[in-house]
Amino acid sequence: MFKKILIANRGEIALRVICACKELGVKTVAVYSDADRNSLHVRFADEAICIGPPRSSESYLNIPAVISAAEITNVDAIHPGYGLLSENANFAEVCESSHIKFIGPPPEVIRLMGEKEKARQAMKKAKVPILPGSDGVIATAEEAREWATQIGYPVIVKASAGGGGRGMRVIRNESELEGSFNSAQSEAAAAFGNGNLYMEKFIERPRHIEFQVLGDSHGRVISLGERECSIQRRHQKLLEESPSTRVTEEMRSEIGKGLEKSLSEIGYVNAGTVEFLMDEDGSLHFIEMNTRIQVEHPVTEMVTSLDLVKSQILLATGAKITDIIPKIDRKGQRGHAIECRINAEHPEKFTPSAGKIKTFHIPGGLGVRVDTAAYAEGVIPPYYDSLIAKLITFGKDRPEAIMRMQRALEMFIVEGIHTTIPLHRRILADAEFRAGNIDTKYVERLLARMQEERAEVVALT
Ligand code: MV4
Repeated sequence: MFKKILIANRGEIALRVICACKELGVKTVAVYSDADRNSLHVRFADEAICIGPPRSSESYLNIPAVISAAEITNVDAIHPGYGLLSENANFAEVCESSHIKFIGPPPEVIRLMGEKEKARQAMKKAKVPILPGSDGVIATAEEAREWATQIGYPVIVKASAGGGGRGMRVIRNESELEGSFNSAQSEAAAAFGNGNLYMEKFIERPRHIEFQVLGDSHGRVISLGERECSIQRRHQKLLEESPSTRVTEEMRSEIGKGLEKSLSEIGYVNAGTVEFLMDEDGSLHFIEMNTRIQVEHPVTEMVTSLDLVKSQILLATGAKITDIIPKIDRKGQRGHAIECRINAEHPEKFTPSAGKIKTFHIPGGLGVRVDTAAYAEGVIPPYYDSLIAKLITFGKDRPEAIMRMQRALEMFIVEGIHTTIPLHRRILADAEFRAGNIDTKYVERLLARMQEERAEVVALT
């Protein structure tokens, strides 16, 4: 086992990694920016080193500063958390060449999955279902026209180096093709220094469903079932749950087996998430893979009773999957879990709301978990993402998890800044959500309905 791990992150995920290290008896080193001097990750780590000014580009993303901190403190390994340097293949390479274990997949696997078109072809080869689309990158608008005719409109072009929605264009007919192709190409070149594009059939109202996997360094990969992540706005997830109300045991097993085979062939090691879109017919199609631990990993932890962050650390030491999960069971998930992301932002305008928290009361009790680094009188700096807490509930079934989430949301008090708590209360009370009728356009529809309701109240008064 490692003696000491540096955590190259901040906020709730840095605390989450510290929790796992404490349980494993591993010492921890926090790194922090000038804006995070009074953060809890600094307080709870065994050692802490300031690595620069508030802006991430000058601190948490500064590879030489992070590596220097690791060398000064003589750590064996670095946990990158999510975001920041977590999917940076160059960083993973620098760690290895400095004889520091990077807690994540090998650099070449990060690089492969970072090229979405290559990841797509790798999955196709391993018989994981993908959407109809181009084979390889498309060089010219003329070539794009031929593919679109073959696939059938509407289609979508995506940046091979993209993800999270940047460098994408929906093309509904041939007249839009040339303009959209060229603008996506220049946007991708400007954003990623790489204008490579590929094309897929466009799904109008997909559900976003992702599978959690773990791989060991002995060639074994296991699937831990799915998370339903359709409740999002502008590519920011708001609420996630496991299992999905639309994934059957048969689909879970079929996709799971496919992923276990394909990812072990690829040499996937450590935790990863495979993203799928579910079409209107209920079929799942691979879209991309994330080579990190995700924000929403707790919902999988609750239904599998596994500690995914501890598993990441164990796998990085060379442990076998069978050491972590002695009795592998294809139906290893039980109950239902929901996560609400509590963001420091206006619940409807989604504008950031940094500042000082005046009151902070966390709910608790049976089936309630809160992952947070926020506290009363603490300051939310404006430089980083707006997540301040994750509220997770668990129940024997979805209705019980929903009921617990409702009472926990009622008992969660944050004063001094705006948060997404009121929006979550609205979602949990919504008949469509309760019926499981959700897709990636759900939040947009809900906000429109809320506007209408308010207009009616104004008309009555
Ligand atoms: C799509 C799609 C429809 N059809 N691909 C958006 C981010 C990127 N990760 C993939 N995305 C999408 N790809 C095809 N072929 C719709 C989206 C999409 C989306 C996907 C998942 C979650 C939220 C989304 C919001 C808008 C669009």
